[in-house]
Amino acid sequence: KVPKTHKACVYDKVGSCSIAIRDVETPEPGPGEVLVQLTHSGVCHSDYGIMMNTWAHMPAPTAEGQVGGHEGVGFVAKLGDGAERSGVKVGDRVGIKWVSAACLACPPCLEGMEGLCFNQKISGYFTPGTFQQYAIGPANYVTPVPESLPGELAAPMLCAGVTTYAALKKSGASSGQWVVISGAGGGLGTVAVSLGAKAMGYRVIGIDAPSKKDVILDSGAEHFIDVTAHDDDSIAEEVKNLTGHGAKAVIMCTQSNRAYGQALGMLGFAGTVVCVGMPEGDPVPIARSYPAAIVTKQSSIVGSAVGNRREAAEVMDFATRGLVKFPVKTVGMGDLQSVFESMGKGEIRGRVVLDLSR
Ligand code: 8ID
Ligand code: ZN
Repeated sequence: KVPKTHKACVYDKVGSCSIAIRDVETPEPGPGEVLVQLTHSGVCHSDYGIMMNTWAHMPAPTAEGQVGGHEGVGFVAKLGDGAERSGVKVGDRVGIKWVSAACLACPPCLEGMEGLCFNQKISGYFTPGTFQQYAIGPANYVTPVPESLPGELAAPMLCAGVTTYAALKKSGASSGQWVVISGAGGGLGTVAVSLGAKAMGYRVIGIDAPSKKDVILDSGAEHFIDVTAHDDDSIAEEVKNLTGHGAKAVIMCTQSNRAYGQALGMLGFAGTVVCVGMPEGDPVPIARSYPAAIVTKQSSIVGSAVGNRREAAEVMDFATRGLVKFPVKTVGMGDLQSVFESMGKGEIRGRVVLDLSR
């Protein structure tokens, strides 16, 4: 009963905030692939970056007519040749992530870093994404999604969840230590606050604009810092006042260049800044600090790009056990353009998820 065509949200003018709803042909799964009937897709700021072409490092703007989206959850509707060898059956609940396909054979894949796969396909950037009712994924790389987790909570785990979980693990913080989430009120931010505080046992400080204060505290942060009430030095002082001698880690969940400039100063001794947000526009140095400050505090700066299959499974498990609580707003496909307009103004609180049946 797979239809010949289905509804998709497409970028009809790459470089500007414009979405068209079109009927597109439903594809046939190729060898080793599955066709997934999607029920929900989260909307990530990375989709906005691709649509607006705001990432200076991107090799090429995406194509006109591209279907975006990379937090897709649904049910397997059809198997391509040989797909059953991966153990996937029609009707299984699965998800599609940012890395929608990884080769599992290149050097980073062999080290369990599929986010860095040399041959990766990116959902919603040249590969048709999840802002549509049907999409293709490899049978051996779709993410199993537990039946008991509602779709609007499962979808954000496929990017915001796996990404912030992997980033928190890279921070080297132990439970009971202070972790700052910069950009704490957005999609990645609220998920990171909740995972950090509830699932991983950190003491969390969230930084963002004052309109996000309640969602940050509701997601599990002990303290909120209003970024608009501070300059670059006083915000670091505020973190030191709250923590005693600085944070063990700062997780950058924002695209703000200014926030990146403030992060190192918030660290205590032997702390780590984990870079996750993708700055928009011209790249700027992330250190206002001198090398000597990095030396004498033994600070680390690390990057974190999405996560691997194991981390995806682990974060799904946390969510299924009720340990990831963040604000979710569900809207219809016709609302995507206005969601992106709000996102461009920094107004999103938590994650917005498309209900793909409407
Ligand atoms: O694998 C990765 N590394 C990865 C995966 C997914 C997303 C990276 N990202 C990147 C996105 O491309 C984006 O750059 O993470 C960033 C955050 O994505 P998001 O959470 O989906 O974006 P959002 O919901 O719009 O939230 C951004 C938050 O930043 C705040 C905003 O108020 C908003 O709550 N913010 C801004 I704008 N300026 C700030 C500042 N100076 C700030 N927060 C603190 N200080
Ligand atoms: Zn994303």
